[in-house]
Amino acid sequence: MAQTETDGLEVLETREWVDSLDYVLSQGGPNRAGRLLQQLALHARSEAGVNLPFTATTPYQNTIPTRQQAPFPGSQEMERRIKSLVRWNALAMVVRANKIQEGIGGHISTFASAATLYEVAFNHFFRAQTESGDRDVVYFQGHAAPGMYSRAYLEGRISKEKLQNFRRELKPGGGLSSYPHPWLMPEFWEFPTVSMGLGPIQAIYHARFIKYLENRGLKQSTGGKVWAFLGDGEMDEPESLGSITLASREKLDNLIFVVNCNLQRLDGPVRGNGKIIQELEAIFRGAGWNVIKVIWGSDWDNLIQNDRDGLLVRRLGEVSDGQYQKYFVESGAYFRQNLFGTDPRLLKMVEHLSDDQLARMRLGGHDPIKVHAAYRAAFDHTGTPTIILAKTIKGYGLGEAGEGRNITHQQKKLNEDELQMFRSRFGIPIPDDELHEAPFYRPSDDSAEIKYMQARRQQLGGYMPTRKVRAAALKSVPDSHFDEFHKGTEGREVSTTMVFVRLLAKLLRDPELGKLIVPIVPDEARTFGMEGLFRQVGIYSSVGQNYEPVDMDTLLYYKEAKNGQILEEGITESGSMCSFIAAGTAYANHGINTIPFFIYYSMFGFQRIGDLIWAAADMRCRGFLVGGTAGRTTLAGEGLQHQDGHSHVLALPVPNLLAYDPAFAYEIAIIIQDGIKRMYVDQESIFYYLTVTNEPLPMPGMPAEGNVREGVLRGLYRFKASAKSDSKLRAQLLGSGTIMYEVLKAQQILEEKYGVGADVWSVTSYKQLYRDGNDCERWNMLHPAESAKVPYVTQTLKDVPGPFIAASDYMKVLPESLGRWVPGQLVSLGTDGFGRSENRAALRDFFEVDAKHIVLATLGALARENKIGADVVERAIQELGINPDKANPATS
Ligand SMILES: Cc1ncc(C[n+]2csc(CCOP(=O)(O)OP(=O)(O)O)c2C)c(N)n1
Ligand SMILES: [Mg+2]
Repeated sequence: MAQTETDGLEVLETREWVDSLDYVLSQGGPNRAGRLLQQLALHARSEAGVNLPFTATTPYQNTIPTRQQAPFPGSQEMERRIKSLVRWNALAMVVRANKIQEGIGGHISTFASAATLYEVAFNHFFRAQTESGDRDVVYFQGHAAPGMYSRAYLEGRISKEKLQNFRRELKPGGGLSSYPHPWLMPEFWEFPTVSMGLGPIQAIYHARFIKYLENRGLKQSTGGKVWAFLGDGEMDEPESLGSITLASREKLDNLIFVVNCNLQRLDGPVRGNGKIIQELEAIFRGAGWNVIKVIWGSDWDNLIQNDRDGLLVRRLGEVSDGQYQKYFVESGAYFRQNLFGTDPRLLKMVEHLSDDQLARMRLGGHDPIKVHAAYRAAFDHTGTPTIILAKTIKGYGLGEAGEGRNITHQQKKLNEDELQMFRSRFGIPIPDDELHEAPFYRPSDDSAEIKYMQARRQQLGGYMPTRKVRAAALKSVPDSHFDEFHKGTEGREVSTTMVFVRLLAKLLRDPELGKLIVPIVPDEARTFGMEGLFRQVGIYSSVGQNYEPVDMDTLLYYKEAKNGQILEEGITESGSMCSFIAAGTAYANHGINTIPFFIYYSMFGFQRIGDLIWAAADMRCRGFLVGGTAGRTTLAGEGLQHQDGHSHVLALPVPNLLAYDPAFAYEIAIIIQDGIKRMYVDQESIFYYLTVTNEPLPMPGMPAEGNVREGVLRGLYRFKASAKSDSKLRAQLLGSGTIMYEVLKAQQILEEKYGVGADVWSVTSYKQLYRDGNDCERWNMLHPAESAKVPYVTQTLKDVPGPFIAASDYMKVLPESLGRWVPGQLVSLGTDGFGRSENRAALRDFFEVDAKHIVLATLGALARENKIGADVVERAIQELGINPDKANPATS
């Protein structure tokens, strides 16, 4: 049979089947049609071995057919005018900022492509407050910030001056931060999203945390949604995709991702040779999400409806994203020729359209009707999270100045012609002679546009974004839970991790505080001896426990429960950190003072998820990060990739983070008690990092003398004065964490063998001391004529005889950072270098932080001060059994 004849027959046959299906659809509805198709597929497979090719994607067309679109509820014309105003001012603020200050930057094209996606949501979906008290939570795409500012300006929430000072935050009167930063704009932004990938993963865990609050009875279930607006390029970040199965597993139907598929990232196309929408569809469908593609605008409805044989949709599916991008910048003639020209039947389909009409065919993401229908469907969908993949053009409306061009992401300057074009296209009433300044434009309060947008927001409960602290402060933190730790263990050996876990268990039992505690572990609870909590408070599971746990007959069985309190996240520090952030910001986001304790392998904290910790800081997140199995030489055996001797250095940069390396039980109790007070009673925007270790040691009682509490919190206090304070030779030993016990041993050796009377000081926080020292020094620099402030470390040590020898399980740079404020010679011992698999004694010898090296360092310092001879030191090296020719651990 000739080729065309077969083709003809096939076409006929196909049409008959399609007609039959249409009949079933009209009679039995989509569900019946779905079942029939499934039966047909099964039949084909079982009877004839027909293997349908696996496909995770659907054809390249809108998921919601035109006839199933929800009707658009507003005034399209009015909303188009408002959107144009938002577009103009968003563009003007970037253009003006760069006119006034060359190189100040900003982004026009991201929002330009997303304006419809946002405006439809602002006018019809984002609920700032519902009658039941719930609200929607929105993660705005960071680079789209100008659009949000522009809208807030039209709403009358941001002044023209502020808009003028976009990216000029230090101008008198203040400006607007480049991107969403709650630290800098605490009444506006809620989520810093501009470090790409952090938004999507946080949105997932936030949506999950809301369900957790609901299931635990801390929050009423009232249907608030979490929306995350994302870039298609952003989806390449591992964080964007890494936790999507959690969302489907947990049936997070309160979560909606909106991906602005403008097909471009910064340098060029996201998938020049592929199709990002199809790729993401496959990934998210495979992960069990509800995927809604919004590809074609209403202009395409007729063409697609008349495409009975699927020719057009197949052709649309063949074209690569790179080629689509080319269509955006080319003429209608090129579009006709290149896309439709491959088949005369396709050309026929569009023969009634002029080139101009063809070029103007709108994409789905720019069509409010399509976008609204997708949001409505996502909003009403139950059982799984939804992702909306909306196709748009980057730099939409910029024309020659950037629409669809590879340079568009960086475009921030428009010449007069380009401004004129944009102004006319969107109908902004600014005369030509004023255009060169790119002036802002806001119609009066009683204009139809402003009234309309205000009414919409009023209807939806208020303005967004708005950040506010919704929780009242806690009244107090009861002393009773902490007292036992001040006493010490009378020789019984316990690790600081055990101390922490015991304290946590006590706090969990508190009638008020207990329910607010959120313990978070990334699959390490047993490592930290926390399994007792499994039974005590249960592990959170949205479905309870539908199996008989293998250890059911043991006391501490693996208990999962719907109202379980522990977030057992599995092996994901990023996910756990997102839960920490959700819990630590609930005081603002949900008006609930949840207090997160995230305990993890200290090595896998700052260096693995430092960017999330930075975001937490920006968000004014509260809570306790607890670095377990801490210390380069305290974690025995595990070696180079586990032994952490630098997380306290990595904690230095985070401005509102307090970092402590406690040695004793009472120090931990003091720090945590004060931390809860400062964060939840005084409502300070700070959070904590605490290292705890797994070396069992006898915990001493809190010294009765001196202001120990203040010292613990400020970072330094005298723990044990020398019994030989009248010795001729004196020194001061500074210890932290478990290395404190080596320091105490050194104190004894120095006294007994070398006649050196050394006091022992506990340094709980080098970071606190460093901060304070800098603060004083800075003040002194700025106030030269006033009496100088004295750093706490100097005040505390000023009357004691040096030298000062500091030892910790962390890098030497920590004590050295205090060098200029320590009143005397400072020698720093620490654990610079790669760890090793070994026992503690060998590790401490290797890193030169054991008692004998502390003794040696002390004697060396005394010799440098000519208080003893070099020969004494040399002899000591032999007596102590130190190999002077060993390799330097810092670089070996
Ligand atoms: C983690 C991270 N890496 C790099 C950047 C720099 N950056 C800012 S925008 C951008 C391109 C964004 O593309 P896309 O996600 O597609 O967003 P669009 O602007 O196209 O909507 C890049 C690389 C960033 N902000 N964060
Ligand atoms: Mg993009």
